[in-house]
Amino acid sequence: MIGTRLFDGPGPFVMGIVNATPDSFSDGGRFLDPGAAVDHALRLAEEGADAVDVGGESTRPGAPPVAAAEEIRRVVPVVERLRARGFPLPISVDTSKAEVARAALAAGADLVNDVRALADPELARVVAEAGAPVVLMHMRGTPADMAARAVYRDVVAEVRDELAAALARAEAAGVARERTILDPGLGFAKTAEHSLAILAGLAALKALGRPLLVGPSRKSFIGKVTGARVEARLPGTLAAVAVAVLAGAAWVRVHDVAAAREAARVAAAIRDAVPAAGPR
Ligand code: HH2
Repeated sequence: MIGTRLFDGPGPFVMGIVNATPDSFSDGGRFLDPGAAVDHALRLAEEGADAVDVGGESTRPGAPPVAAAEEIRRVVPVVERLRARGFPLPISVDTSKAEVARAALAAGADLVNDVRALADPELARVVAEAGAPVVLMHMRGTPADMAARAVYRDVVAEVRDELAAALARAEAAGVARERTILDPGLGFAKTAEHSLAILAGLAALKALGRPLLVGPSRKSFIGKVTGARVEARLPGTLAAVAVAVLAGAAWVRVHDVAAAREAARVAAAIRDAVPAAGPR
């Protein structure tokens, strides 16, 4: 079970991504086979991940929806096999579907990562009944239409207010506030400029009083700045990880765990350093 340390501690904690999908934007098809996904999760644990996030549906812009039965077929065997091998880390299931969450939790998953922040009342019920921790991520619309909804006057304030509403909705559905983690959803219903502005203003989201998770890994806002292709965005990802941790993010969600863990630890050491009195 996910420990209180992972909620109350300052972090930084690293969530390693395991995409059991044919079409994820950066690693689609590599871990669709459950054996390959399990091996990848074990590798991420060796690299120092604090949790792994197993997903069976790509949320890249315009991704086609996946039926619940297919998503269960992709995700549940991975969770089952990891638990059968005594996998030591919390396992998160990256889903917006109640049936998938229910099946994954029954198979041994510990928390739910929902890019739609429990917009589906049935999923909220599943999470509340299980007493499972949940990541509430900010998005508008769905991956199919989110790009058209990336219209903000003040992106940081609006994301903060919409996350506050998501938190209130979760609590109304019976999800304990203490079991929530909030995520501004970089790249979801956001242009590159919006994602950069969120990182610049991330500290303002700490006012919501819950741990923050940030997922910059390999995303297009990084490519927009550096021109790097998806597979060459690690340096840009590490810059974003460092900025997020410095601004107070407790969690980062990444593909490249070993490198991100080092970047996050250095950023946290800087965050926590007490400046020595310099020469006058
Ligand atoms: N980003 C992606 C998927 N899930 N969950 C949270 N909480 N935060 C994020 O930023 C986030 C997320 C997209 O990345 P990835 O899983 O690599 O790609 P895909 O959705 O194409 O599988």
